[in-house]
Amino acid sequence: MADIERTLSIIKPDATAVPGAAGEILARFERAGLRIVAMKRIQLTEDLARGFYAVHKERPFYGELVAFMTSGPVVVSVLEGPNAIQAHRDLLGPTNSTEAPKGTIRGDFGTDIEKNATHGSDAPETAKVEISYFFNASEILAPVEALV
Ligand code: 3AN
Repeated sequence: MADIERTLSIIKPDATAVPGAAGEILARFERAGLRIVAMKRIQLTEDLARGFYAVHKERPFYGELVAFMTSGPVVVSVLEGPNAIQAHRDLLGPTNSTEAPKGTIRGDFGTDIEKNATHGSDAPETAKVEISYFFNASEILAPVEALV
């Protein structure tokens, strides 16, 4: 049986700027069997955005990425489900929206490699770090197995 995982999702400012887009993206997550176990809509500060993307701090696009991520609200959520990390990334499509097929979230809502509508954790270790970057344990629902 597939591992039940948790992953961090961010709906970025380019997508939250379009009326209905964030709702449609969240609906796609749920329809794919990903359970939303935590969620908030927030405005990232420069410090929060810099910290989140600290791995990219030496890259030439870092300043622009931080400016973009603080340009409007984001919807941050924790998704739970079988192989959630890969299942979520499959829904998003490739990082570069211009290479993302129609039907994927980046293909339908993204513009380019920077304005790509969404972020998804890429591995169990990064998911753990990214989830705790945005949420306290008390803000996250208990695993579904704990409810039965
Ligand atoms: P992913 O979010 O698909 O794991 P990463 O971690 O390689 O992609 O990149 C993080 C974010 O940095 C991307 N979502 C994108 O917004 C931005 N980014 C990555 N590469 C570039 C680039 N060459 N130019 C501009 N922005 C980039």
